[in-house]
Amino acid sequence: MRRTRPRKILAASIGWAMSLIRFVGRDVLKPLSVKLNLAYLTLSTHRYRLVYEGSPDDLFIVTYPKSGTTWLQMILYQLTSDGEMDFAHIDEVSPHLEETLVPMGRKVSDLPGTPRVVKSHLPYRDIPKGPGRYIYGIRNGLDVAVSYYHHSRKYWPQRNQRPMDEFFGQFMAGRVPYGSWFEHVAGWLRNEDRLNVLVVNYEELSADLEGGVRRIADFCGIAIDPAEMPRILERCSFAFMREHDARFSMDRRLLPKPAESRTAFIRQGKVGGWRQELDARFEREFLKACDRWLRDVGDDRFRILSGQGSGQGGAVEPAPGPESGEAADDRGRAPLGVG
Ligand code: PPS
Repeated sequence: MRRTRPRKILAASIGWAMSLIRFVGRDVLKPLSVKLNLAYLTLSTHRYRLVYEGSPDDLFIVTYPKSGTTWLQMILYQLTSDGEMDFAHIDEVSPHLEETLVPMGRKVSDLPGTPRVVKSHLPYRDIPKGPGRYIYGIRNGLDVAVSYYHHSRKYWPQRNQRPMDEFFGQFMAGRVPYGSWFEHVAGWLRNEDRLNVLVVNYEELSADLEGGVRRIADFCGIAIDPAEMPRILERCSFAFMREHDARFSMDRRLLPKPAESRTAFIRQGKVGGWRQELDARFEREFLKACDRWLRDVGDDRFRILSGQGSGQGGAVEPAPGPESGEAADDRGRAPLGVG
């Protein structure tokens, strides 16, 4: 009792502030409506976290954008269904918390299925916390940055001409939606023992998809029928997902349409692909920041995140086979606009 009352009072105060913002935004200060809308959504997310009553059946897939979120969504979909792809978009089967549930006021407990699967890019601080399972996906930050760059060119029309070095500077400074990659990853990895968390890395899935799928299934308490494994692996492959790109990309969901329609959402799927686009200057700056932010996350994870792990250097291994105009502000305060 002593713990819930302050939470309720805080949630009610946030609700009151949200009503005020909505009133001011709609009726008084129309020119500021984009900024107020972002403030409204940020507050809604905080409120959602406060009123969330979790269940052990809830399963969150959480990542910093471009770290393999969609891949994890597909793995969970294949593990929890007949895998027949009977959805127009993958977010129908694992909705994006801050783009659908929060703005529509829907609860995780309203979703069908066991487990109920929700996708989110929220930092540890903001994720609704409960007794459910949390899969946190990580990927080498330089590959994340390059993937994010192509995403931004495709989905943020007003900025799509930004050259790579400008985008990279903003990524390093955390001035992209969802803020600093370094803070996001460090925040989750430092707090993983506080929730029921499984950390999965993109590089591991690339090297051994079957092993990764088994680890995820074990964590979720899902028994895999051996006869189903070939189907799961085939449908979670880069080639299959690329072939069904429209069910994963944001193209159909956005207005206006993406500025760059030739880039597929399931784009390249490579480990170490950053080497084709970033030179030693970028790598030096990135490694310096890794040293500052990620030294305490464990050696193996540090190697993966910094791109110094085995299989990540040298030649690029090919795999077998971005957010609306006002997506989020550049300081990453509002969790919007990233798939
Ligand atoms: S988002 O917008 O944040 O949800 O993007 P996200 O899904 O996290 O990341 C997209 C990148 O994941 C790659 N991807 C895959 N790689 C290998 N195999 C499979 N099956 C696969 N599915 C998605 C996708 O190609 C993006 O990476 P890049 O480097 O841009 O190709």
